Amino acid sequence: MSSEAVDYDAQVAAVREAFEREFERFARFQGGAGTEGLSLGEAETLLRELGELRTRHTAKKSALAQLMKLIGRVPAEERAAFGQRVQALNNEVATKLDEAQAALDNRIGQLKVERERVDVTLPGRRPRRGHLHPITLLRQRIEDIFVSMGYAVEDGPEVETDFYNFTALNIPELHPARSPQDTFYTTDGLSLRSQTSTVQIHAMQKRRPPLRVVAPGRVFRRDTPDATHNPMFFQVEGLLVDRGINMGHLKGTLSEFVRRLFGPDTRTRFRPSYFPFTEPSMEADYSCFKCGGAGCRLCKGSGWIELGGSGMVHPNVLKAVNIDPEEFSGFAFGLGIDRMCGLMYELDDIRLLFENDLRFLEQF
Ligand code: FA5
Repeated sequence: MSSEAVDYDAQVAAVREAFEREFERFARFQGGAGTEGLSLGEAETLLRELGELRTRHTAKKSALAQLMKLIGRVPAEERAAFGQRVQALNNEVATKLDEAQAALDNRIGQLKVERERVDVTLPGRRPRRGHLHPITLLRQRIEDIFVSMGYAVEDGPEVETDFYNFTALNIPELHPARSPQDTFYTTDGLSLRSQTSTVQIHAMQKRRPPLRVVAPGRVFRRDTPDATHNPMFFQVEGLLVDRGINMGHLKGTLSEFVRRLFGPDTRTRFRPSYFPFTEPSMEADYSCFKCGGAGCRLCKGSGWIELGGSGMVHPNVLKAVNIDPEEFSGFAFGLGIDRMCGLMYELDDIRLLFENDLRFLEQF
């Protein structure tokens, strides 16, 4: 093919024209101007499209790259001039692309800085402060009362062996007293404690008499949830062991406790009951704090509200921890904090206490 047959200039012009046609929409960004009105999203889209345009027009298989390759094959007398023109076009394309890209990069950077700008002179936002849960509030009031009467606050494990939850409390295996306190068992002989009475045993093993402790904590039972039952709830246990302790001490202690919690006019009454770990056993009631004993909706018209179980520590329990029942005697009681809390705040349903509904919890 002779050199006259090929119009090299026309080839360069065609490649330039094709590039410029596509580049036209970016031309306004050359020299850094033209990006003022662009949003961050628009600028980012344009930048991506510009990148695609660059690939189309400068990558290995582009028309421009073909021209570069052609330089070596052009007749010697035309090579220099053709080479210069192709090189010039190559430079021109690169410069235009670089300038538009710089302008867009610049705009994107600016918008990002603006978006992330922090006005340090703005007034701060106050973090929302929480407060204690109503059960915790009541538990602390109960602890305070007993601490002021010389009791220590004792803690005990929530996962227990059969010995602490039942056997040491005078509830042998297969004894029917296990069923109202049925709990959740693991496969390796452990269970979740179904009453805080377990801490009586730990406390006596640890402290030895004379001792006075209260043990508030979480307990678990296989109870179906309803307005007065939860499978997980809180109790507070009380235990006093010393020489010469009798039922008068127990009655006096619980009477003083309800007077301090509900007011000086609160009265108590004791009904015979049964617990395997106390003998004799009693249910303690107190006069309704709402109606003073006249009868109302809260106390279901009776004038009395149940406080919890109590009694004199059974000699078998003392023997289980090697305390001589001939020398020492004691009393114990166990109160349900959730039900007490429900009554004090006149809740229709104690399940509300564990729903974690802020509209409810913020009222305390
Ligand atoms: C006991 O658990 C005995 N350990 C109490 C005791 C201690 C007696 C020391 C003698 C000496 P009882 O099973 O009755 O007793 O439970 C005590 C209190 O726990 C009840 O009065 C009630 O307020 C609360 N309670 C029981 N079951 C539930 C439940 N499912 N949900 C919420 N509260 C409960």
